[in-house]
Amino acid sequence: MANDIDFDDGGANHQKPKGSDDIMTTAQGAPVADDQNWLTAGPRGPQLLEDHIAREKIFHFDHERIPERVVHARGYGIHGHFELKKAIPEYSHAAIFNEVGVKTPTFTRFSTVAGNKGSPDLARDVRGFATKFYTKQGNWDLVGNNIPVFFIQDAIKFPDLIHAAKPAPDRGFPQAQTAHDNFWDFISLTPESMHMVMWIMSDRTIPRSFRFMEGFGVHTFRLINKEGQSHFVKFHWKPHLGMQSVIWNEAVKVNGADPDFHRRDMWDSIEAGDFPAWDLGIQVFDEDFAESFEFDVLDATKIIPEEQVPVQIIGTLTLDANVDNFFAETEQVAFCTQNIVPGMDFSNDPLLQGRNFSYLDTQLKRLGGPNFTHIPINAPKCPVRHFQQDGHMAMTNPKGRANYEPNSWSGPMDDNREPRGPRACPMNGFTSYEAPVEGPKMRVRSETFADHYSQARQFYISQTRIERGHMANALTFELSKVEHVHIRERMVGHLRNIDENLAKEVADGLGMPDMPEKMPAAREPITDLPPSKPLSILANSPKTFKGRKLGLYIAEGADAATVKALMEGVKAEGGMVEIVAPHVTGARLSDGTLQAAQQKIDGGPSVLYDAVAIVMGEGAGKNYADDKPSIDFVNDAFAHAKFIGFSPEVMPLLKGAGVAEKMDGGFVELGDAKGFVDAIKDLRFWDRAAVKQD
Ligand code: HDE
Repeated sequence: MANDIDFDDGGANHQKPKGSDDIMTTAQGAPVADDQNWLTAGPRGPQLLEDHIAREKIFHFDHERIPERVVHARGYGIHGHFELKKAIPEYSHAAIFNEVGVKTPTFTRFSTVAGNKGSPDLARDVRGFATKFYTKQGNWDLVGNNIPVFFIQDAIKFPDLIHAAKPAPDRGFPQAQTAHDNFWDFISLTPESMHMVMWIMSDRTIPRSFRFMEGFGVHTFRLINKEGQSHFVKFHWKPHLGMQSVIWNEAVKVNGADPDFHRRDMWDSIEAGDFPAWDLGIQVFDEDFAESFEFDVLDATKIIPEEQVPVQIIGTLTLDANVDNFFAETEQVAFCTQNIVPGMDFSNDPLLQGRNFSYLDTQLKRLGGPNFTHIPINAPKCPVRHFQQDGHMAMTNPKGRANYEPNSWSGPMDDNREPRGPRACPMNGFTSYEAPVEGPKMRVRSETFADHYSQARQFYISQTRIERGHMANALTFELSKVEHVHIRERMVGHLRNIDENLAKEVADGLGMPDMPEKMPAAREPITDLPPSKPLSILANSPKTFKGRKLGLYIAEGADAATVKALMEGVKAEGGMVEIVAPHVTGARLSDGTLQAAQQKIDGGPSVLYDAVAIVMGEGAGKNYADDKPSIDFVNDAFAHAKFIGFSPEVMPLLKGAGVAEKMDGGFVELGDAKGFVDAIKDLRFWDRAAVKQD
């Protein structure tokens, strides 16, 4: 009878034998017999409110969401460890900086800043690089970015900056991009942002993956040694795989082809056991250097060039485990700049001090109460003892009677039966560096923060010609999306204070009839700062394919020996190969074997790969000569200056794509694959990229 039919009876859970450990339960632990059919009055009657199982399921679902982070909403977290290679007792007495070889557990979250949780990974944006070190002396959070400077000098401007960058409040767009009026209006009225503007318009904001980015603590912090002496410090992360970025046109297409490109890249490499690593570097300097340096070390819009204060490598961060649960770990992790340990301290950087307030405050709202330190991902891995108590979701509650201090339990007046609870420890506990402080209260910006253009220029002239071209293109693109002409003009007026050639190139790109006036400078820029090589990505290109991915497009009859040689050759270099084929099942090779594929051609466009190779049998080479996805595969690889390996049978396709007459040194005939595997260590064939000469 129809009435007796259970429409969704497939779950094996209904039938599980007693005692099985995968029996479904309610949140209260009671076994559930059926969670697919709501209790009703008769098979077609109304649902009964009585159904506590259904109501509990729906109730919990209704409350699954927590507020997303107000900035850095889209992120990706990975577990790892930090190993100290060089002790620095002369600078800091923190245990983490003194115990060589000890592995401190870590959790790192990479993020974009402006986009919401569901925005694409390859937005042009700063990347967050936040690491929580679970040290023996408590959690230390290094909450940094992949860019060493920031837009603003004082935290009080942060809400304005973020409002301007995020979607406009009336229309609710654009999402995850700065190419709009509000952003450039704010920026062009905020000259202190000009150095950062150079960085965000460079390739640093479209990284190839999180694994190929540097990281920076940005602010000047203090290290404190056993004698109580202070040194200033800036923190750096240097990726073992070197730096690499994509091209803007590629980024736009990656966002369509795989909006999760960065998180998938990280997940895949960790699952493959290819663990990314970064060296932790420090730039240490004293008050004398700070006094003599051209800029104020408390100004977060300035770097200290590595030529002036070299970066000393002291340890290595290795990321080696994906999360078990994205929400529990990546979403609930709470980083905070004020989480430091004995042996460190803050500086008076007005951006840092504002952050110290903001992070704790925002987490109270986001995580729903003050006990978010009890959530496993946030809980220290060392003993935690204090008299803080109660509140929402308190998990780790102290035992005993004493919950205040001073108390005399366990002391002379006590009969010794009550534990007295923890006591502060002046010997080993955190003490603030006794920096002298005086001065009238005032709302001013220090005169020493007034130079806004000199380091912007230094960054620009430190780039290779290709990179400078990318910057001019990026500025032109972004400002072309700005509707108000006066905003465009104001920006070009700023660029004139940085570099006249750059300003001209952008003005031409925008089709401006006349060059706008220079913007007045609060302080005349220093124009002869020397270029600094570490600021460029391409000048430091690592010459290796390690950690990179080859897209190998194969079709029927592809020469089996070539395919095998390519796969082995790339693997030997530490790279990965993803097979793309007309069908996801794969393609039959010349020796009759079926080579499985990971991607069907239109799901595996060449923008997903660092280099491509195409191997087909003669018939297939002709068949796919006018196939649109195959042509796009070739054309994009060509346009993005990628190396293209090919077997001779593929010539009809190269002709069909219109690149046969333009073949250059970036096209490599595969043969035994050795020449190709060697060539792709250069990562891109930049000679192909058309960039204006300066
Ligand atoms: Fe943040 N920032 N920030 N920020 N920031 C947040 O904290 C803030 C700044 C950075 O993966 C928020 O928990 C202010 C600089 C990262 O969970 C919030 C100012 C740098 C992350 C906040 C800054 C950063 C955040 C939002 C100006 C690089 C993501 C959610 C003074 C050194 C951490 C949260 C994660 C997140 C405030 C500027 C890095 C609102 C007020 C400079 C990597 O508290």
